[in-house]
Amino acid sequence: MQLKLKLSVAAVITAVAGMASAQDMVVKIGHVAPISGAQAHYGKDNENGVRMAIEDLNAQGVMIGGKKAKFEIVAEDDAADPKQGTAAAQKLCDAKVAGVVGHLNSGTTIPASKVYNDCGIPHITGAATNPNLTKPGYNTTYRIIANDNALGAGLAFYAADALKLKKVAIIDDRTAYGQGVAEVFKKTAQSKGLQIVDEQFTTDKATDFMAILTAIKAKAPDAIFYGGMDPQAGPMLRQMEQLGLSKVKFFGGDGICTSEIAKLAAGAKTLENVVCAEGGASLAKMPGGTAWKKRYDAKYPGQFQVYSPYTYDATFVLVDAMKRANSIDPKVYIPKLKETNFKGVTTTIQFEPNGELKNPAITLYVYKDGKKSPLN
Ligand code: ABU
Repeated sequence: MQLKLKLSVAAVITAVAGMASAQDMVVKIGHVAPISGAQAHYGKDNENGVRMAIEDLNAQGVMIGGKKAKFEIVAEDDAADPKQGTAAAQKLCDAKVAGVVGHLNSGTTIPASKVYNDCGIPHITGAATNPNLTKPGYNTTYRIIANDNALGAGLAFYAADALKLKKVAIIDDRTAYGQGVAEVFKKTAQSKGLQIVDEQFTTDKATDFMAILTAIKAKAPDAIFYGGMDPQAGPMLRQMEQLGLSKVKFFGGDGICTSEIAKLAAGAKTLENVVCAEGGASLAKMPGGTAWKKRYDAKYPGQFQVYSPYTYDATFVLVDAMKRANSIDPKVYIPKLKETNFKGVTTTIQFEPNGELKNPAITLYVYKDGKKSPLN
């Protein structure tokens, strides 16, 4: 009799446990960035932002369609390579993730955006800034930072109006981002009367810039604008110092505006000549920036670079749309994504019809004693 009772209690417990798990549903969120190679530090920071958001969402206990959502990251590495970027995007489509945060590079995000559009999965980038990303008008593509039209122009205005510079040389790494932001800077600088005294090109794999910097030195510019990322900008600053270009200002977009550039410049005094622009408010001026950064640093000490607050918000924005649609089916929740009005860590996020962030801020930074410091 006692044995019978024990068995039936066990059966009830098993059934209830079974019911509870049937009520849960796994919601897969994709993330893509370079996790290997010279840009891995940016990618790791971005992925950390998504992981932190997923932990917070799971702790909140989000209900969607009457089920408790258990969010899981599906993390892919595209190594900042356009071909690997589209392969990673296809993998996430095949894995039927509910949405994607990424990618990091404009050169990977632009081709990947077509893959996501073809499979009907929305993606939000918190890092890729080339304006061409939103030109096709896919309802699956979103960006939650300012684009290079704002960054390149903001830097050119600062060079002309605040610093009263006259002569600028331009270098870019021939990537979608580097070339694009350099073009915007050049056009705006010229419209402000600055003279472009030289234009040189490199790649996102190069480390020796002595030849192009020597050519630039002969033109005696007040500043160099660099369109590219910190694995090149750091050594470039060191080589500028070696060539005696120690008074020349060094401008660049968000790609050089990292914590890592201070390490890569390896003590070069030219780090103090850097003026870089980021597409958002400074952490201190973001609605939740200071408290969020404290939590991030506790979880991921020494890993903060630039974009993790944006990838954190991007994850929440996807989930916010799913909650409002009461569905994790992209077909059902994409219309709600377009109507986003979400108070994030970085700002209140709303989208233009083409998927660009409404009213994006930009912030200029300099480096003082090796630390990035906002100018505005
Ligand atoms: N926004 C700079 C780094 C990423 C990119 O747009 O390529």
